[in-house]
Amino acid sequence: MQYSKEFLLDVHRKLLTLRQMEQKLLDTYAQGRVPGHIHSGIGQEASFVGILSTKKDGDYWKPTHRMASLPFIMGMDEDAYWGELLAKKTGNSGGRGGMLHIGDFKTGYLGMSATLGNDAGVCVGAAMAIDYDHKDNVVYMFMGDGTSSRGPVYEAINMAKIWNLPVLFICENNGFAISTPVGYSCPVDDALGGRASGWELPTRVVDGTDVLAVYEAAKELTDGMRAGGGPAILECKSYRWRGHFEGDQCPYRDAAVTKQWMENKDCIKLFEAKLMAEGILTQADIDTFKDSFDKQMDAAIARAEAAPEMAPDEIYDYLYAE
Ligand SMILES: Cc1ncc(C[n+]2csc(CCOP(=O)(O)OP(=O)(O)O)c2C)c(N)n1
Ligand SMILES: [Mg+2]
Repeated sequence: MQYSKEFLLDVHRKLLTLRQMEQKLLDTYAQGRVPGHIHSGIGQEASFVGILSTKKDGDYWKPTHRMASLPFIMGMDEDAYWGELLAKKTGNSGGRGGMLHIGDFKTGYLGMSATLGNDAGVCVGAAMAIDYDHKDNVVYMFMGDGTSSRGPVYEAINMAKIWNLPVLFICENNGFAISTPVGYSCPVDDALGGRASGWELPTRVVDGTDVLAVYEAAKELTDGMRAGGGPAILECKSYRWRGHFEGDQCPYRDAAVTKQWMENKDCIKLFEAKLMAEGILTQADIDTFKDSFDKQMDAAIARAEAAPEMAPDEIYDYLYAE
């Protein structure tokens, strides 16, 4: 596939935005400034960016719990984002939801269920709305390898297939569900791609660290869906760099393997090497972006920290429509 310089630089900017945001989250969390907990998706940026680079206006998307910074590349306001993460009234859910509940309807973000996999049905519902309106939009339903073993996911795939609805079921296979390796929880090599084959859906399994390979597979599948081809499956193979949660010491896996993934399969370093070899990106460009992004985020975090918290007597607000 031929790409314009603008497209490649846009993909790079999104990758770097996620990486910088995930790092900023890790640092802020380590300083004890984030209430609750976070699941870092650092190292898995390429699959999210490659897939969501095919998104058009009117499409819906539903992420996993792991890439907390994702709304940020989809156009969410930084004050609403950091306000929510730091449990402030300026947050997009008034600070009530935190990391897992940063739904943002104006960017098509449907929100997510902390009961993993149950939101597959919500994605089918959104696809029904698209179908009802005769639009060529699609729904991106992200899940992890562990989640891909859940029953609601297979019920949703079945409904999407029989009603020919445009849902892209995406498995972000990072090798683990908490401490359980995918080789234990799943009897075939491709967690979703291998098991969903009975539905005869268009299916692609790709290297999730190769952003352009992911983009090309997602483009092929979503083009087919927009033309009325019904649901499809995309599995991206990657590796979870951090523990399941911050503080997880990962005694259940070999640290040398993690190190190898981080050193040899860093999706951003791999993409940057390609762009630099083609002469469209320099180290100075990267450093300038990182520096200005960091300052922008520090200012947003400072504003969120200075923002008011919800008062105890406001706890019942929004429970009922007024
Ligand atoms: C239905 C359900 N079961 C268990 C949990 C607890 N839980 C939270 S994250 C997680 C691991 C999910 O693994 P995976 O789907 O592979 O996603 P990853 O964390 O690797 O991104 C589990 C079991 C949950 N939130 N929902
Ligand atoms: Mg996983």
